[in-house]
Amino acid sequence: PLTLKERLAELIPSQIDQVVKQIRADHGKKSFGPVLVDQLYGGMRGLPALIWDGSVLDAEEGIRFRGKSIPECQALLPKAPGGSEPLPEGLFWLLLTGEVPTQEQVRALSRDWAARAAIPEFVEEILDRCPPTLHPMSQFSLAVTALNHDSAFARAYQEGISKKEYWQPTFDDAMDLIAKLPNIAGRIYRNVFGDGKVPAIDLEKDYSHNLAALLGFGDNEAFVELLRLYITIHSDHEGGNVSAHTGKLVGSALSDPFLSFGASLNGLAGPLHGLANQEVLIWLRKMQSKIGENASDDAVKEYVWSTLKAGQVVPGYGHAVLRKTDPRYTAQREFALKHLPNDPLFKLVGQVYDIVPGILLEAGKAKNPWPNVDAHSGVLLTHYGLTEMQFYTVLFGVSRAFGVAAQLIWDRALGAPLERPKSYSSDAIQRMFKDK
Ligand code: NMX
Ligand code: MLT
Repeated sequence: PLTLKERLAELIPSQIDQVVKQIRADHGKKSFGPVLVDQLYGGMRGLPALIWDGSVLDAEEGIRFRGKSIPECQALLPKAPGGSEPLPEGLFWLLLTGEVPTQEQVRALSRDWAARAAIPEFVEEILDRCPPTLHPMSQFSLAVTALNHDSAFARAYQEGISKKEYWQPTFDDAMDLIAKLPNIAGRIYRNVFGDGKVPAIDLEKDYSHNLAALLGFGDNEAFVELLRLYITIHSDHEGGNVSAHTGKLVGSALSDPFLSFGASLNGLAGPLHGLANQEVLIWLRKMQSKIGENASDDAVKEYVWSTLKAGQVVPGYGHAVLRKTDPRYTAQREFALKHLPNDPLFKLVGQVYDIVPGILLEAGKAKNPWPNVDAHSGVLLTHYGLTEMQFYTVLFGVSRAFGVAAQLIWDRALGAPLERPKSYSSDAIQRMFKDK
């Protein structure tokens, strides 16, 4: 069977000629609608501004990866022997090609990534020298940026590679990037929270199994299954979210995938984006210490109100696009109902789910009162003993590499130009609309 790179090489010419050129010829001068001044001040909500092929987000229904919902991916993508969650290797193949791979193709990808997993000694040293007080996300971003040392794209560019060939070293870098993340994440985890000793990658195991083993949970098959689901659902969320858009933007300057994804991670590390998974656990723990475990609904309500009254957000709730419960939340809730229905923290997460939307609606500000992906992930990790919440966003970052890497490859294949939108000063806007 074809490798992923061979299959891509087949798909790229028709995507350029029959899809992109055709769309631009047929519809290139058509408008998507007006741009409102409010959108310039309002974080560009709803502004159609980017091409992103891996996934599209619907406000009501949630994410679809190449047209497939999360339950469809769970049903269709190859699984590990004896497993029931999709292998993220298959999801990456789907994101890149729009096709569901065979078991054999996924197996080859697991082997390829395991073979590429080692990180340079100097990157290990950078991580070993970080103080344990440096946030794991900052360490993660440092290490990913440093991988640029061996970038195939950066080297090929210096050697004068033709534009038509850009996608090939980008593909190689993207594969290296994804493959090396477990070793980086494992080293950070072990340095900050353990004895600093990182076990070796097993060349015969799948990506999630190796990641779990590097974190010290390789013997727990339920945790490995959780990681397979976790990586799959966190991989991509169309192109406008902060981490995805940042990676695409930086990549548009022909910065290599390591530099581009390092930038993505710095965005993911913000509390309104990926860091919210850490914030949710901190918030739940604070709630427990204040009102006790098994608290009444009234006590939980009061705690939620006190968060709002203190001028803070309820972490894990609300979304810039979604207007219903995030299907990634639902997928995790179903996993919990299957594997840990009686976990006390899971019960608290369920109690919060019953209470917070009503309060956010009553408070009347948030456009979406429903939970997002981050409201649920921490409780699952905690259940299996991964209790260090400062590490949670690193796992989100490992997953998000899949979506960003896939789009970087396509951007270079399609010759995506430098991103450079127009900005205006408030003064210019006032002058523009004077007397209108
Ligand atoms: N708790 C309290 N207030 C909220 C919340 C919330 N969960 N969500 C929105 N609001 C407020 C928001 O701060 C804003 O207030 P103000 O007018 O004073 O600036 C107002 O409601 C309108 O905001 P929206 O238009 O509903 O939300 P926006 O699109 O600006 O922001 C989020 C989206 C996700 C940043 C926002 O809902 C939020 O801060 N949620 C909590 C943090 C979180 O869970 N982030 C993770 C998102 C998913 N991810 O992984 O990235
Ligand atoms: C994401 O997964 O990137 C978040 O849900 C944020 C977003 O889509 O804006």
